[in-house]
Amino acid sequence: MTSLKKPLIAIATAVVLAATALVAAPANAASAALTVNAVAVTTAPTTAANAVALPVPADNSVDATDALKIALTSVTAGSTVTATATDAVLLTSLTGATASSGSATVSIATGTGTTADIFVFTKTTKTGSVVVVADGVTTTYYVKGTAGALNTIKVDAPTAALGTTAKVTATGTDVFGNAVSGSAIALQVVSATGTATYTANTDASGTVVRELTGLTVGSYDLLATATVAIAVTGLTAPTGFVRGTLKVVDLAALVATKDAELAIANATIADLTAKLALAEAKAAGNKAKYNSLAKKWNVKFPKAKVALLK
Ligand SMILES: [Ca+2]
Repeated sequence: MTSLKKPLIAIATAVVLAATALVAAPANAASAALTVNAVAVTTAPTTAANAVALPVPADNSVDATDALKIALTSVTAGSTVTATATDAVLLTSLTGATASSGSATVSIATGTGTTADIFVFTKTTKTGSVVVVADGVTTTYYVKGTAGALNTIKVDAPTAALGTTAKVTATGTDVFGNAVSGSAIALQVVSATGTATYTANTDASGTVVRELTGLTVGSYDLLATATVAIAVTGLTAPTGFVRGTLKVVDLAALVATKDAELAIANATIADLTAKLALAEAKAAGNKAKYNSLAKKWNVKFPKAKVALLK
């Protein structure tokens, strides 16, 4: 009996150990440390509302201050960590990273190690997300870009009808096209008799809207100027001066002109119609005369008959 008992106890112990190993697996699940420039992110950015604010890399260099570092530890050796970004960009290293570096997906094989580092940056003020899958556990992190300095301005004005309010809109964006708020844009409206200058700060949507009333019919030059960022190699050159045109038209006068043109066209059509009717009548008369003569000819010269006109 004793000789049989020992192997049985050994088997039972092995079974328990195996079961323990299986149960213990989740305890080894990867954990993530989130930092920006080595400073821990205190509120877990696992909801859009708690997105980590990151400056856009307007200097064309993605540095530690521009990126969220997701440092995964206790990842199973020999496994692969994947991450997929929407409205954000992923890197596995910041060395030499520029605004055009990175990709929307990364795949990191841990090899014999148990760690994986993912860096997230963004060029947009939209809320972006990064879905990280490690050891079969999916976690989504959110980031949100903060617009860079004013880089580009533009000015637009739809044609205005005389007597209505003309709306001139100047827009300011950063080097990545994000709206820049709180930046001064000066707007000059140049008419034949003078120049009016207005200055205002862009609102949250990056625009300055100037409503103009009492304008007379004509074309107005619009000049928008602003202090913009210094040019950065590799990024869109700054534009701090743009021109536009505002047209004010007298719709009633335009309609009257078009009405007069239409009346002339209608008179021409009536005249041509009358001339056509006359020509048709003339042709009909000529045909009748011809057929009458042809009939007489055919009676007189039956051997040299001619065909009648139909
Ligand atoms: Ca930077």
